[in-house]
Amino acid sequence: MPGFIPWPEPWAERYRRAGHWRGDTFGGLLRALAGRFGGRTALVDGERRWSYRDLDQKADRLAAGFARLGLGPRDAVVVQLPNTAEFFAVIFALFRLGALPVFALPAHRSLEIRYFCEFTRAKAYVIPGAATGFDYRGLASGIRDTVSSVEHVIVAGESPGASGGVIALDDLLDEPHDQFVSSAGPTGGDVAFFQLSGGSTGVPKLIPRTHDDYILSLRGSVEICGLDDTSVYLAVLPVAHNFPLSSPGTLGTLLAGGTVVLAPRPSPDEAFPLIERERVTITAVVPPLALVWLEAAATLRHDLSSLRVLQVGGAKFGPEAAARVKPTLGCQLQQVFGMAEGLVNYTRLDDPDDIVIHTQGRPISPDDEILVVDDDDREVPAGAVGHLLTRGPYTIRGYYDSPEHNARAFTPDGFYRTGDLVRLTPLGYLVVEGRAKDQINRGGDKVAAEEVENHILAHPAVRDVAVVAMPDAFLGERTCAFVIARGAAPKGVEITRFLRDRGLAAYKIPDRVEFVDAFPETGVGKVSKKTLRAAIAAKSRGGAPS
Ligand code: OOB
Repeated sequence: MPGFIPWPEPWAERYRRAGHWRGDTFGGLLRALAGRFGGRTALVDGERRWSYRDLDQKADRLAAGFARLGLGPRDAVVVQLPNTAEFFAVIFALFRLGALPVFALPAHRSLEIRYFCEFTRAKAYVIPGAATGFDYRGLASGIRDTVSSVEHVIVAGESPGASGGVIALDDLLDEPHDQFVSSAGPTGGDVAFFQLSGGSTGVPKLIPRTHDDYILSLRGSVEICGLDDTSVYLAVLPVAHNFPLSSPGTLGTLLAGGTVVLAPRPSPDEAFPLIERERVTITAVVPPLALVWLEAAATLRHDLSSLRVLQVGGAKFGPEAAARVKPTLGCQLQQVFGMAEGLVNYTRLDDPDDIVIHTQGRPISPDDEILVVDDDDREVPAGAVGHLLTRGPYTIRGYYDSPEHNARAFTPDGFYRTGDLVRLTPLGYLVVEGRAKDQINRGGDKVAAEEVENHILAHPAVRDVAVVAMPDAFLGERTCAFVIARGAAPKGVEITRFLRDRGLAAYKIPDRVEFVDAFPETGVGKVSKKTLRAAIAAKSRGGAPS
C-alpha cells in the first residue's frame, strides 16, 4: 500500500517465527469468536445486549451493505462514533471488507475531520445520530460538499430511511446476508486501520496498524491483564482511542470472550451504577478521571466490589493519587503507559505496591526494544533520564505518507522517537519524567503546539504566537497561548472564539491567552518555550487572571 512503511523483511520473518504475527485478521477473528462464544454477551449498550453471534451477523450484513455502496478493500472510511454498539458493527464490517477505518474522536470538528478525509481520500464518513447534542449532520454536509472523495455520509442510531442525503446505518443492516467473504479480503500483514497520533507537528499524523501487529498487542494485553470469558470491561474513555480500544480495552475483552459494557459518559453517576449493575471487573481511565472517581467513591453508595482492576494511563498519574486507589476503590491499580504508535507498558497485577505506585510499567513483549538516549542518540548510563526510543513487533516503522516527518520521528535503524523522557529502573520498569516533544498533555488529551499555533496565526490581529503547557492541579497540564498582537491586542476570547469558529476541537483551544510584546529567546535566537512555561507557571501559581 503506497504510503505505508512495512517492517523490513528480516524483522517480519523474525516476528512471524517467534509466533508474534500469526496471519489472523479481525474479520476472521470475530468469526472464530462467534463460533466459540456464540450466544454469550459481547456488548452491552444501555438496555441492548448483543451476543457474539449478533455482532458477527451485523458485521456480515453491514459489510455487504458497504460493498453495495461501492466501498472495497483499502478504501478509507472516517468513523466518528461515541461509545455505542454500532461502533463495533461498523469497524468489524470494514475490517471484513478490507476497508480502512480512520478512528476520529467524537470531539473532533471540521478542521480535523476535513483533514482526515482529504489526507486519506476517504470515501465515506460515519457519524452518530441526533442524540449527541452536537450537529454532526451539519458538520458532515459541509465535508461532503467540499471534499470530493467523500461519496457517502452514514448516520448511526437513527431510524431507517434517513433523509437529507445521508444513509441510515440501519438500512445497510437491513438485508440478511450469509457469511460475508471479500474476494480480495485482507491478510494479517495488511493495514487494518488508521489510529491518530497525539502529534507535535502542524497537522495530525495517521498511524497505520496492521492486523498482525495489533492482534499481537491485544493477545499480550489480555494475558497481562488476566482477562478471560468471565471478564467485564467498562468502556468509559472514547472507544476509538488506542487505550480503551486495545490495552486490553474493548477489543482485548472480545478476544478473551468477555463482555464489553459501553458507558455513554465517564462521570461517576453514570459509570458507578453500570459497574454495580453489570458486575464490571476492569476499566480504564485517565488521571483526572481517576481523581474524580476517588472523590466520588467516598460519597456515592454504589457496590463497586466486582471491580478488580482500575487501569490509569494516557498521562502521568502521580504517586500520591496512585496510592489512594487500592484503599479507596478496593481494587488493584494498573498503570498503563502507551502510545497509538505502538509500545504499551503495564505494571503487572502481581507487582508489589511500590512498583505499581511509582512506575509506569514495562513493555508487553520481550521483543519490545527500549533505548534511553541523550540528545545525540547515545545511551545514557543505567537509571539516568533520557529520550525513550522503541522498536518492536507492534510499533510502527513510519507514519502514513509522511516521508519528511518520518525522517525525524524514526532513527535510521527504525526506532520510533517517542518524545518522552524516561528512566529505567533496575527491574526494567519505565518511569516517565517529562517530555521533549512540543505537545501539551491535557489530562490525556494530546495537543500539538504547532497545530494550534498555525491556526492562531491565521487571526488577522496576531503577529506571532507560542503555545505552551501550564501546570494544572486537575488536568496535570492546560494550554496557554502567548500572543504578540499587531497593534492593539484583541481580547483573549476573540482568539478562542476564532478557533472554535474555524472548527478546531474544543480540547485544543487554549485555556488561557496571554498578550506579550516580545518572546524570550534562547542563545541561538529561538523562542524559549522553557522560559514561557516557567513564566506562566509562576503567574498561575500567583493566581493572576488572564
Ligand atoms: C496513549 O496514547 P496516545 O497516542 O494518546 O499518547 C501517547 C503519549 C505518550 O507518548 C506519552 O507522552 C503520554 O501519551 N502517556 C503517558 C502515559 N501514557 C501515555 N505519559 C505518562 N504516563 C503515562 N502513563 O495515551 C495511550 C495508548 C495506549 C495505552 C495507554 C495510553
